[in-house]
Amino acid sequence: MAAGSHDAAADDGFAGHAGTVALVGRPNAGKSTLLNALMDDKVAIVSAKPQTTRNRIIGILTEARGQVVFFDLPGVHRPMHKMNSRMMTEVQSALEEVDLVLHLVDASQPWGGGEQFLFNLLEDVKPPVLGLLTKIDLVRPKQALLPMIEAYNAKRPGATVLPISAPERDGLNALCDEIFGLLPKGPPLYPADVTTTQSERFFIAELVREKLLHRTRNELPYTTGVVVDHLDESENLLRIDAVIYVERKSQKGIVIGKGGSMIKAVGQDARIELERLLGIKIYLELHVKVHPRWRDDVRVLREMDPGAAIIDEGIWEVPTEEPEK
Ligand SMILES: Nc1nc2c(ncn2[C@@H]2O[C@H](COP(=O)(O)OP(=O)(O)OP(=O)(O)O)[C@@H](O)[C@H]2O)c(=O)[nH]1
Ligand SMILES: [Mg+2]
Repeated sequence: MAAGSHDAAADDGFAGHAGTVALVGRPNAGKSTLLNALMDDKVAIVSAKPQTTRNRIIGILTEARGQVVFFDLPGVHRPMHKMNSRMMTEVQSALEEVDLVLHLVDASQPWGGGEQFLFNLLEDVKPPVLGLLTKIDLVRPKQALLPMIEAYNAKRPGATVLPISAPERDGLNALCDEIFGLLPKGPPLYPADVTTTQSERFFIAELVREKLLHRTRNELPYTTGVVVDHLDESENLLRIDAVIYVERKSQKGIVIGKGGSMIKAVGQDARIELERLLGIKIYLELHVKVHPRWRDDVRVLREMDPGAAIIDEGIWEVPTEEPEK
């Protein structure tokens, strides 16, 4: 420490900034895509269907100027199942514990009541909230962004709003500068070589689910869940047994496909990407199980995410009868 310095960082002995940042937004706002772009690595799965992310996904970015621990979160929606209630509990608890919130709003879509709900929710949070207009590559003409920034500021006066496009990396440097600037000074929270805290088992299950979402188009978005039953690593082969849960027999038929074609294609997609990401040869076996209420079955939900908090009640209460839209 420099003698006589009044700089807080020097007093603490840490020049860098470090802290936690929550990515919050409606389903499909582009949170997971942004996380992967910021990390320059695949940490979270992405799909064109809403409610893809179901758990808190952690991405840890370490640079010379400090460390950001990102929490990619489920999109904020009205929960109709225990699983969804649990997803929203994850959002709520993140909002209470992080140092900074990134509020992602899809600039390519009109803002509806769900967006307003989110603005209201963010009114009372303690950490600073940075507004992000996402998917600006889809906005034409570019001048259309100005009224959106104004509309955002009308709802949250004085807020900083940054327009970004994750696939085009547009605005990401400015965003990173802003994030590091807003985080407290302090030591890194994790060793520099750690990029995520999710287990290999969880990541494999997520990747299988991503491939399933991609292949099954609009048929099954909410009704499938994946659990990795067995992982067995020998010298140069990782053997994986995974179970795909569906709610009805007809859905099992869709997942298996004609003559087993769908499950074979999903397995192949997942195997190829896992081999690339994990750098090991993979033997992947997929099974399909029908469980009519798996989204309300605490045992299954625990298998899917053993580290998650217990299901909460409160503002995210699950209606007993109403079917999900
Ligand atoms: N053109 C364009 N598409 C994007 C952008 N960001 C995300 N997308 C697409 O939007 C869809 C949703 O992206 P996700 O990253 O899965 O969205 P999310 O907010 O994590 O969604 P949930 O996990 O369901 O809450 C995917 O099809 C992405 O490819 C963007 O900046 N530009
Ligand atoms: Mg997501």
